[in-house]
Amino acid sequence: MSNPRFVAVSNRLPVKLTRAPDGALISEPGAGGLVSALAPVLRNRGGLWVGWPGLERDDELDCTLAEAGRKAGYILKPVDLEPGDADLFYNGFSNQVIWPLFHDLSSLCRFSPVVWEAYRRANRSFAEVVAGCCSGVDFIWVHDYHLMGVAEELRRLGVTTPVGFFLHIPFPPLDMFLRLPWRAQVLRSLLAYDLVGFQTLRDRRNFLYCLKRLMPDVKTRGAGSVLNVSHEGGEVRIGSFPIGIDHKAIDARARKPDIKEGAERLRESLGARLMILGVDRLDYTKGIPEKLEAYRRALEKYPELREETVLVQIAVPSRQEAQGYRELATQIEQLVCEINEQFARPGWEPIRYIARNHDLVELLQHYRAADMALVTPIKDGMNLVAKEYCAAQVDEHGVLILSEFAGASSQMHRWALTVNPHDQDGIADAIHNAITMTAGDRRNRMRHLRTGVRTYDIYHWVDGFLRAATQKTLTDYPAWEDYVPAIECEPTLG
Ligand code: ADQ
Repeated sequence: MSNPRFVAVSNRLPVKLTRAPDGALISEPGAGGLVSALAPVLRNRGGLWVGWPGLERDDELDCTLAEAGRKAGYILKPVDLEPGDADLFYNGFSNQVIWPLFHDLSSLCRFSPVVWEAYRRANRSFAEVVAGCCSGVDFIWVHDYHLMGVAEELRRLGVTTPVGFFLHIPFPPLDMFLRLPWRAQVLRSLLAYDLVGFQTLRDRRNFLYCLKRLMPDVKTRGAGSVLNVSHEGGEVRIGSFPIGIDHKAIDARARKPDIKEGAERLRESLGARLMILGVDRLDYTKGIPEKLEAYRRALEKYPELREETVLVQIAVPSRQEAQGYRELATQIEQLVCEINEQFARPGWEPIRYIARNHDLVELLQHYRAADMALVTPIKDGMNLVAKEYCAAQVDEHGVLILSEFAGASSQMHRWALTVNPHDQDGIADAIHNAITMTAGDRRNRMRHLRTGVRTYDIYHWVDGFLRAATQKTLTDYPAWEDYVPAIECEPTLG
């Protein structure tokens, strides 16, 4: 493999490492939003990915990663973290402070200086590994909330290579962000990047308000999707880059006979009833209990949906070691039992709940089979499921019901049925609306959604981000509508 010119940095390496019964280390390609998004890009460009492997480093790990990297098509470079720090940094600060706070759930935050210190140490460790392998590299691209401090540490180590940062999750509004005890440090560390990208204009606007309030010396220039911010003699570009998916690959795979046949079998197994689909990581931000309650409401409000619809909810377990996630799993299972007991009739149960990882074939079979997708996160940076569903709807018959608090709604709101995930009646009405809509209206909506997902795909996202990083004069790039709802617009930004 030739010397990489591009370094991607994320909390976890894009591989899942497990031990076989005989103790041997096994690697499989990882799952999740970030991996789905970046793997095709690194494969096409060639490159190096720096991340935490989730295990202590030894010769066997290095060999396994070298082999996994050969298969993946890019080099995998592990970061060593002290065992205690790994927990405090990942479970502690990243997932029990930043994750809930940035999803507007501050009551779930467990603020503590111990986890903040571990976060800083871990970001330093990542920066040291990157600094050790970035000679000849043109660009370093750091991903997500676990690593907001990497550029600041790289600069301390004397690295001058341009560094970009993309936040995959939302950036919270000012009154939420102010609760963070280390708010000034976090903002300052983000200003050490050359380019900071957000999913939506709403997130970028929130960030700019926080800067304005907490760092009054910062000056903002420009208009459009990429702005310039000057601070202490330095200049940072701040943009909104809604992430896309590999539409071409999903569309092509979804057309294959095994997917079509699998989808047909699935529909038969539901007794040819209308299929409502939910696909989510098992996380409290995804709004699964709220969705189940809304479906219960739909069955109460529209009795004709009974025996005629089935909600298939797929949930992939995640962060099982973190507090609260096991309780969430139990809560969901109880709710499913309760609703099924309330409505079941001989030969029909309203909810089919499947809590496990699905491979791409199974996922696509579900996407193709579903008459509608119910994507109702409480808050979400983007939500790739909404886009994957449309890409797999090669027959254009399905309807997307989408939370207005998913970043995806900033692009898809016009052709999806948008809902407030807390509004059970609203979701019940949207389900009913999707079922009673004419076939022509359904096809028209899905066709527009598919055109957007196809045009503004993952390659468009990467190109847009990298062009904004390299062309300092670029202020705009073609975007699928990315809007801040009028109700939220503030009169001036200054
Ligand atoms: P996530 O929070 O992981 O990503 P999302 O965008 O929905 O959320 O991506 C989930 C991915 O996992 C999808 O590609 C989906 O296909 C896959 N998945 C879900 N359930 C599955 C199952 N049961 N089996 C197998 N795969 C499953 C973060 C942010 C998001 C943002 C992405 C990308 O939280 O808001 O969209 O990064 O930027």
